[in-house]
Amino acid sequence: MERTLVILKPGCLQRGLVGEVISRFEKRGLQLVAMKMVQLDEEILKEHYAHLLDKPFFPWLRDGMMAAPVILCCWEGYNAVQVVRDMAGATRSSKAVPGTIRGDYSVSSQENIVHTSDSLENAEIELKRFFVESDFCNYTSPLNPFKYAPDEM
Ligand code: DAT
Ligand code: MG
Repeated sequence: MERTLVILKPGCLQRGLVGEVISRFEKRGLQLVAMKMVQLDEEILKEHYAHLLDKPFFPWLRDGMMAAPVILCCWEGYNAVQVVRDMAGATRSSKAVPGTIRGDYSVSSQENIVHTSDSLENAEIELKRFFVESDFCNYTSPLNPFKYAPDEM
């Protein structure tokens, strides 16, 4: 089963939306396999947002991501990377469709509540960036037969 990284950004924590956002992933049927609260630093953010280092907004993005702690989560499920990405909605929250996390809780391009991995390859890289192997809890939900067809488990 696929695993993907979600970061509940500082604004999500400060605005008291952590429970709401986690609840959405739970209700969708995804399984939480790792979670921790950390204060990010400049070094890891330069690595995580390497594709944006030369953008004029990078200093604001970096400072915003260090403005309060974040909550790192690993969610597991069938097609989890795409499912979670679609639940987050468009990067520019003002264009995000209502019903998505960004579309329901934000209007900003920068302060957009969650980070989600954008591909299976990047999910693996990002999960290794923020977690060590012992952070992952391997357990099987007894509800899996009620959530999945045999070839989806
Ligand atoms: P996503 O988070 O949807 O994967 P991304 O990887 O292109 O989007 O950008 C990472 C983060 O950078 C994004 O969540 C918020 C910030 N960002 C992106 N484009 C921005 C912009 N035009 N202005 C301000 N912040 C931006
Ligand atoms: Mg991205």
